[in-house]
Amino acid sequence: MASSTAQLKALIFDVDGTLAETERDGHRPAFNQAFVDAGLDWQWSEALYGDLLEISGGKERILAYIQQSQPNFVLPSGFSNLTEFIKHLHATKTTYYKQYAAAGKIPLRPGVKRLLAEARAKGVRLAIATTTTPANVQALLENTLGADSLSWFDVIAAGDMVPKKKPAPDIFEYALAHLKLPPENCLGFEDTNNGLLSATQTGLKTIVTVNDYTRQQDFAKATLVISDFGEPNQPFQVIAGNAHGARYFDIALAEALLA
Ligand code: XBP
Repeated sequence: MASSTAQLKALIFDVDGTLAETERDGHRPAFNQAFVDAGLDWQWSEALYGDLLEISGGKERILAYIQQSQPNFVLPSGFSNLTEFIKHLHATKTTYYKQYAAAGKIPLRPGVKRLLAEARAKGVRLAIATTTTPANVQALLENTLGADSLSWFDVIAAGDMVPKKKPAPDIFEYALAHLKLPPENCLGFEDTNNGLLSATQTGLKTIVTVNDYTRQQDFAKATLVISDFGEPNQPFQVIAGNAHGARYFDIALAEALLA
């Protein structure tokens, strides 16, 4: 009897923590360098940054930090309001992030390049749904996958393109709308509980690859939780869910998970 399994047509990737360890290698150092440039004595330690990651979006994260931890903050001269100052500070941070990417300081996580290549070879479409600034995505992709790699993705949904950031579903809804595909034909990839909530609210089955910032989070809604995508000579660890005997994440496993 023929089974009515959904066909895999697209993979929708988060960026930060999923494609690369950007929070560790890029964002946190870039925030701290921007604070130095602005003459601020703020320094976000790894532990503090882990807490701040609960807030999606760099500008939103700076605002929350000021409200929670800098009660005596005085707006520097030359700025008419806090929003304007945060925008300026965040633009400096983005400049540093791009520099780190260009210097090769933000490598891709295991298996990412292989999985993207296999998807393209097999006609499975690619998309991105991320909270980060579009310029960061561009810098990361161009410097790790080559100048033409932006064109591999049918849609790069990023940053302020939607009003509400993760855990709201808006950014994954935006990506699905541009793919013109129902969630049943796609898989989402995330590394955080906030991202998982965002993706699964759209109906997407979602795979989580954990990292040091996120491995203790609640991933009960995930279809599969693994250490990373793995490589043939560097298998992933299965943390939760059924990996169908696979040792690394490939399109055959993606199809098995969607079925
Ligand atoms: C990542 C974010 C971003 C980055 C910083 O979330 O929340 O804010 O930490 O980037 P996700 P910006 O993994 O869900 O994409 O400073 O450009 O916002």
